[in-house]
Amino acid sequence: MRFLHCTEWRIIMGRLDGKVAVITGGNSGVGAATAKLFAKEGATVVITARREAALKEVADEITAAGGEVYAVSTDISKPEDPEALMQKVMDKYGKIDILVNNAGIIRRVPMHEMDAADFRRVIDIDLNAPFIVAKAVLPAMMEKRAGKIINICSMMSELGRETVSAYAAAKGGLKMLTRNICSEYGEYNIQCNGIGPGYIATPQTAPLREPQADGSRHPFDSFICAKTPAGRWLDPEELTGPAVFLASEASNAVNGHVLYVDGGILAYIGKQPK
Ligand code: GCO
Repeated sequence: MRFLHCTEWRIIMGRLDGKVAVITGGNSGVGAATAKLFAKEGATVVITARREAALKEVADEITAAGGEVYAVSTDISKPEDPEALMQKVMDKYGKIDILVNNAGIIRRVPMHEMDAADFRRVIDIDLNAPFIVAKAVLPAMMEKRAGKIINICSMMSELGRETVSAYAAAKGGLKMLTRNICSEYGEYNIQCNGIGPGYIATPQTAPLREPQADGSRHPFDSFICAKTPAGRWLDPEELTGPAVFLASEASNAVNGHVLYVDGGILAYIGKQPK
């Protein structure tokens, strides 16, 4: 490990120096934070999303800070798009070292009112797409006998709650896809791990934090702070240290694991009501 350069953000360590990392959903929240830190750590980052405008903003920020970035607008739920994307990355850089399956959506609807089409759409983006994208990168990683796949799981890989049936089903599935990729490709020196974010202040959770019409806190906001030993929502940046660890050689013997970055939620029975 060595100190490489000092950006206006902070001193970085070059822990991903020379690596090529593909991050799906790199346009906001967890994906954007991960892309920025990976670039600071020396990786060339390929960020994908459907909407070009937001993707460009993140790419410009990375470039302005001296990072190497390639932004590709693509629909990862269609098998032909990830295949074309991986071909572009292989043509441009000749390898893919790291994949972060981060893109995801959520629909918050009571299950008995949810359309089957909406359920399918969530499964498509949150579970089928990670399979499709991982399938597209695996051959290059197998050939090189090295690779890191990080699947962004959730508290809902372990827990349920009202209104998130499709999301919980997908994220529970993604945890098992993580273990299966580990089982099936560990012999190729491919490590597949998950990160299970707790409640993170991102656009996805913004509706759960919005103050009420009378100015009081959203009940879910107070609920989550009481359920989290840390007593607060987490920042997307707080996931990036664990992501760098799972993307770097420091984690070569860690495989099939989901690292929960939840401020302690899964360890905690919750605060006794006053
Ligand atoms: C919800 C939240 C969560 C988070 C996160 C938790 O409605 O409960 O949106 O599902 O998005 O994934 O880990």
